[in-house]
Amino acid sequence: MRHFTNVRDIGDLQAAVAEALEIKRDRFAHQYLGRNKTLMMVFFNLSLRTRLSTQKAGMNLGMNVIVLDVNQGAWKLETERGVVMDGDKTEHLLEAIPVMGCYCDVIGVRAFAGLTDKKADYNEEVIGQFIRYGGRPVFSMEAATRHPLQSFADLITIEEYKKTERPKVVLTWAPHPKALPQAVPNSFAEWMNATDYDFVITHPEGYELAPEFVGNAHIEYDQRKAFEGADFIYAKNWSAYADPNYGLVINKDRAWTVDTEKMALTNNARFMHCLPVRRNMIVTDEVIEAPTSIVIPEAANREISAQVVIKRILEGL
Ligand code: AN0
Ligand code: CP
Repeated sequence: MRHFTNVRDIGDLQAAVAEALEIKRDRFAHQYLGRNKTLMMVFFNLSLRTRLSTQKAGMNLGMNVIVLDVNQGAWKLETERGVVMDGDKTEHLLEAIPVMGCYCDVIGVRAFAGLTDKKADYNEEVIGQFIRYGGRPVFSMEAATRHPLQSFADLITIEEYKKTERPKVVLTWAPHPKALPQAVPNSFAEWMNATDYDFVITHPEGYELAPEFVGNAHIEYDQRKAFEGADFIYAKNWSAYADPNYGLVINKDRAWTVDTEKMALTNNARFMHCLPVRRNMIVTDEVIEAPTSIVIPEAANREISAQVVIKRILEGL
């Protein structure tokens, strides 16, 4: 594998899950692959899970790991070409990226959507520049429109917990006070559409995701109806995609919070969320603390999904 930014880069999903479960049984079996190799993780945004799990995955593979928080300790970076740099930005991404590439063998990048310029976000301009100018394999640690390491961990988790061959998986929008990107739901939909699960998306009117991510998913505007018979409830907030409201919070309706009464409509569904989660906005304390909540094993699988991806990149070096 050269770069990892979306579901297509991983190829056959059954093979990828099988490889993940094998790594889970012995995560130190491939230490020789990363010997004298350096992973650089570049963060334009905050993180807890991605930072820790990806560093751990690199260390499991025997790599040295450098973490750069661009907004803390590095020069302020200009990302747009053609700008007269007479403001507060000291360095351009076009120099910074190839310089970073000089000091490592693999680059992981986290660069969220700005949510003001839909075209720039959906063109994946920041991670795209890392791929073009880094001279190294690049993997996404959540880019503007996708979070594939999360979706891969979600898939592994569903495969571990499913009780039927073709579970009903429901992605539900839930309220949040601040505008969040569409990357997690886009990516989750992209990965679920690549399986043969019964996949349903439910959200209030106005929160439609980009058609290329929705694909053949069934859209149900009635959240309660969507929950009926579900095996997995995957909650997430996102801001509006559709114009003229791109990137805006158009509704914070707490009638959409996932609670025990709605969970009772499901087939004793497992509750999932990528975390961080705002309790009693997205989900009630009762639901996230219930034995059916699998948010912690889901987060634990982030180490495994990252390890499969970095392992495959190292194998291709
Ligand atoms: C981010 C998002 O919604 O994309 C990261 C989730 C993994 N969430 C927040 O910023 C709260
Ligand atoms: N789920 C996830 O990516 O979490 P962080 O934002 O904490 O990395």
